[in-house]
Amino acid sequence: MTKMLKGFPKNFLWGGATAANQLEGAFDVDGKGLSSADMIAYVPKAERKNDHAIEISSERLEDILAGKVNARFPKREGVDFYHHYKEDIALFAEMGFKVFRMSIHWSRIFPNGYDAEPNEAGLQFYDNVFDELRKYGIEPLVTLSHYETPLGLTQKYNGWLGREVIQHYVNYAETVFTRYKDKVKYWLTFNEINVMTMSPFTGGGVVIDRVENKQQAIYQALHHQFVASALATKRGHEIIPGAQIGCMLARIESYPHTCNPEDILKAQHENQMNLFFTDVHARGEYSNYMNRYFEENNIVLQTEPGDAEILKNNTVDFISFSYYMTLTVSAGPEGEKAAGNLIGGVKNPYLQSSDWGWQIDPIGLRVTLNTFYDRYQKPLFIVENGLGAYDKVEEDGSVHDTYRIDYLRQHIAQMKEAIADGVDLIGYTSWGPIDLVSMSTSEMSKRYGFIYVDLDDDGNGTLKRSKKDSFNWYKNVIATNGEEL
Ligand code: BGP
Repeated sequence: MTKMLKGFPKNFLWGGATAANQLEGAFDVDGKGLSSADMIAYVPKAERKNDHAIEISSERLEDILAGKVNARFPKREGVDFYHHYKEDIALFAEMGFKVFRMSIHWSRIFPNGYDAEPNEAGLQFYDNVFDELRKYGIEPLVTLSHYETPLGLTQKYNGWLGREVIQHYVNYAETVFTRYKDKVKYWLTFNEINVMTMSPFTGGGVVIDRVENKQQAIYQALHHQFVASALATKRGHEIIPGAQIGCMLARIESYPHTCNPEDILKAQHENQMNLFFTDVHARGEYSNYMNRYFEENNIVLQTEPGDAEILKNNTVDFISFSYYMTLTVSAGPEGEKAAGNLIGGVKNPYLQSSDWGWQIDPIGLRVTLNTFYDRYQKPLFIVENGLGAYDKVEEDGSVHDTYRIDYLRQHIAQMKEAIADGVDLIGYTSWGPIDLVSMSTSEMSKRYGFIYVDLDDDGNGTLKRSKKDSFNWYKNVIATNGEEL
């Protein structure tokens, strides 16, 4: 007998997710300043030490600023959404998008981060984008900071390490909340806030070789982001009627390699270290298990009176996260060596991997959704998920991306299962509905889109947009509200 599952809610938010720094291009147009993302140069695969060499040393930063680095900066170029947004949004509308996730590039609004007045041309650009989305009834979901700390804040305060940055961020948030209060209801305060622990420059514009105790600096910068996020949530609720403000985590569920209690304990620890971030955002306080970690790593957070109340009184309305993979961990020696997943771990023999070694785990998404919902009982929003793959363009211009369709189909089927489990899932934005520059590799050839963009890793191409096979497939998924996959 076929199972009849409770389906997706009627008003489910289907769509796609992007980030300004990987999409827009026009990095120095109309008064925009530089941001941390603008400093990441392209390193061809053969010369790369690992696939996510996105940290920046003091020396390299100085060299880039002095123009001594002879390299391309693909995130500065993006896929030129800045000049193609009307055409791109029309294609999203054709797919039936209910929601479009994007970020505001902070340095378009405050070029240095600490400027006294916002840049009107930057504000106008996002007005135009939101109006275009509204024209088609597409709800914007806006990330305030998607790895886009203004470089001025790095130069002045070493990024989020400086407590002053809280006020600059809140000022920026207030500026855009006030300006777009009639156009944007859904907001995210920080993209993948936990990435700070892996990549402080990406996550918070922090040049980590300038500090002695790295772990101390990372959690201090994070404390500032937590306080800033809570203050922005507070101001957003005050300024925008009916605002829905969420946090965003790169969720990586850890599985134990075996049923050895040592492995179970290790997996539990890894899960706590990952869920710590949503614990602070959703429960409004630091969880007890972090005390031991702080003690063992000589971490003493500098806080101010009132911080605890700010966190406690301004928790998020919903929890959002990216989901690309799970991690398998072992307490034994094999747990030490990386097996090709993004952040190491033991290879899970039950799973296949993408061309970049990310292990594909649709059932893990159901597990993830249940873990979150059991823990917080808050609405959940999957704001990134997808398959980075090499696409082949046929002679007639078509792209038969059945692998992408298979990936998404399997993940969406598990979302449906989770909804039947009782999880309150409100939306799904797959990553990169239009091809854009990869975050971890700065490649164009790692593609996620339903829409192909003619641009290669060296920056050659016409930027012409065309539909892949997955375009019509996703259009039908949305039209049938997830009934036909
Ligand atoms: C997430 C980021 C995105 C993004 C995506 C895919 O971590 O929030 O910005 O790009 O991962 O990663 P990549 O582009 O490295 O394949």
